[in-house]
Parts: sequence; C-alpha cells; structure tokens
Amino acid sequence: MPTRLSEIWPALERVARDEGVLHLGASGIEDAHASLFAQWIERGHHASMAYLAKNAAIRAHPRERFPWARSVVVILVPYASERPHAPEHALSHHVARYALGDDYHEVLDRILRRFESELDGAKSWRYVDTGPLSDRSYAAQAGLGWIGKNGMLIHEEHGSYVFIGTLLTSLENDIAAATVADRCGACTRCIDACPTNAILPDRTIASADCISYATIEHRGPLHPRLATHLAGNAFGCDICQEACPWNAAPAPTHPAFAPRDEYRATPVTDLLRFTQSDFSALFRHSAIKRAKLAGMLRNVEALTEAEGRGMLNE
Ligand code: B12
Repeated sequence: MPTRLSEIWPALERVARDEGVLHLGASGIEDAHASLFAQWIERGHHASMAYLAKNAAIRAHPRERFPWARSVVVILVPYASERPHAPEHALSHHVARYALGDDYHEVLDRILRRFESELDGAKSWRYVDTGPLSDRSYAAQAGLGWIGKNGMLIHEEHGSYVFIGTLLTSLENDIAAATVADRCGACTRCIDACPTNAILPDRTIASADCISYATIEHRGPLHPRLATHLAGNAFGCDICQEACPWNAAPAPTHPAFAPRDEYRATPVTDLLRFTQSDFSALFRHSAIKRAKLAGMLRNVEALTEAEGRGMLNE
C-alpha cells in the first residue's frame, strides 16, 4: 500500500485529465485559517445555516474527526462562465451560473470516486460542499489560488468560476504547493458592486445580507431590504464575481455544467404556475432543487414585484 501521495500522483493526474479537472493540488490536513471561521460563526454571519456552527470544532482539529487523515487532494472544475443567449425573461438570465447545468455535488462526487479508485487501499473520505471543512482553505493551501476580497478562491489564470472538490486521504502529503500571491491589490470592484453590502473587510460574507444566501438558503419571507434588491436574481448571485477582473479569461465549461436548454426556453415567470411535479421535472439533477418550490416562488414573486421598478432584467 502507498504511504505518500507522490507514489500515486501520476495516476491522479491521469484521472484529472480524463475527467475534465482543471487543476489538481494537495494540502496537509490542518486548516491554517480555522480561527477566522470560528470568529465568523461567533459573529453570527452564518445566519440560519445552523449546521455550519457545528463545524467550528472539526475545522480547528480535523484529525479529531478523521484521525487517519494526513492529506487533502483538491480539484478545481470549471462551470459556465457565460450565460447562454436567450430571450429577456428566460430563467437562464435569473439563475447563478453555477446552477445552469447539472448538480455539482453529484458530478464532483462521481469524479472524486474515480480518484478514490487510484488510492490502492489507502483510507479516504470525499466531499463536495457538504463536509464540515473549508473547501476554499484547502484549495488555497494547495496553491490553486488565493482568497479574494469577495471571499472566492481565485485561480490566477482562470478566475473564480470553479467548483472545489476535496478528498481526504491517509497518505502523507509530499506534493509541493505553488506559492500564490494575493492579487487583489487595491481593487475593490466586488465590494463596490454588491448591491446589499454583504462583503466584509476580512474577506468573508455576512450571509444575512447576501443575495445568494437569501435566494437559496433562507426559508420564510425575504427581508424587505433584500426582496427589493435582488438585482434580477431568482437563484444565487454572481455580482461579486462578474465585477472581478480575474474572471476575464475563464476556462471552457466542463460538459456536465453546460447551461441547460430548458432554462433558456422557460420564462422565469412560468415558475409562478409551477406544481411540485413541474418543479421536480425541470430541476432534476440540478442544484436549484435546494431552494425548493416554495423558495423559488417567493424569489420570482419578489422579482415580479420589483419589475414595476424595472429590476427584473437588470
Ligand atoms: C456556506 C456556503 C455559502 C454561504 C456563505 C458564503 C461564504 N462566503 O461564507 C452562501 C449561501 C452565501 C454561499 C454563497 C456562494 N457560494 Co458557497 N459555500 C458555502 C460552503 C458550504 C461553506 C463556506 C463557509 O464555511 N463559509 C464561511 C467562511 C468564513 O469560510 P470559507 O468561505 O471556507 O473561507 C475560509 C477561507 O477563505 C480561509 N481563508 C481566508 N483567507 C485565507 C488566506 C489563505 C492564505 C488561506 C490558505 C485561507 C484563507 O478562511 C476562511 C475560514 O476558514 C462552501 C463549501 C465548503 N464546505 O467549504 C461553499 C462554497 C464556498 N460556495 C461556492 C459557491 C460557488 C458559491 C456562490 C458563488 C454561489 C452563487 N453564485 O450564488 C456564492 C458566492 C458568495 C461569496 N462571495 O462567497 C463554492 C466556491 C468556489 C470558489 N471558487 O471559491 C464552494 C467552495 C462550494 C464548492 N465546493 O465549490 N455559499
């Protein structure tokens, strides 16, 4: 059985190429910025995402939860960076880019399984988004980018329209990570662009003020402050990424995340007449399911109310 990552690295690089992974890297198991997360939770910036509060102890001491873990293999997979051409009111104009194709949880999980099959008996635990650890911290520690002022992991060449997948392994990390400089400089375009001032000075996000949180995670009525400032978003938000100059040369979209034709053909206001079965059919294997039918109805209603003020197509 291998003991170090370098012993199987060529095999992992081959899988990465076969599976359309943009960048591959590795980090040790400790998260050097776990204290920033604890502070974020203490200040209540996770809003109603209670599951995150439970993660603080694991982030600080990952080996208490995963005693065998010694390294984290990190992958970046590119999603759609452009919206497809479509009529003004098409759903595809009102959904964040990351959700225009297949559900990334399913796609990255399938890719990480392929990586697992190369571990030759070493222990592993794969997760995409759903785990108790910071995907961005490990991607940054693996030298795949820096944490931008908008909180995003930004790859120097390909920007931030990338998903992060992580695989914990019992192998020693002997893969050198590139040193990545913080390239944000004096730029504040993301902070200036956010219509709800959700970006905090320490490069984290106040979830309660974030359009992405409001339209995806928040249950119940939208706070009036957000309902009137959705800026055309019915699910998620890309404003702080659209403003980022590092997104000028994105990578080609992984085929699984190509924007679905149905979203170009469906007017966003059609959702107001949707039954549960219409919703389940249109958003099968899509991350949009997360908002549930009630959430999408609430969001589209807020957009139509704002339309009177000319905001639906902003
Ligand atoms: C909760 C969550 C949200 C919340 C809160 C967002 C936030 N910024 O905290 C909401 C619902 C608002 C959200 C929105 C979005 N999300 Co989200 N989300 C998550 C989730 C599940 C946890 C994030 C978290 O813990 N946040 C709390 C903060 C404090 O922690 P953190 O973001 O991990 O940041 C750490 C690092 O930045 C590190 N750090 C800071 N400085 C430095 C410096 C160095 C040198 C290093 C090494 C580390 C480091 O310290 C921080 C604390 O540990 C992750 C998946 C995961 N398990 O990691 C996805 C994740 C962050 N989301 C993702 C995406 C795509 C989005 C959206 C773009 C979706 C959309 N279009 O609407 C937006 C972007 C909003 C934004 N600007 O962040 C991707 C981001 C990919 C990337 N390139 O960065 C992730 C990683 C999912 C994935 N596996 O691909 N999300």
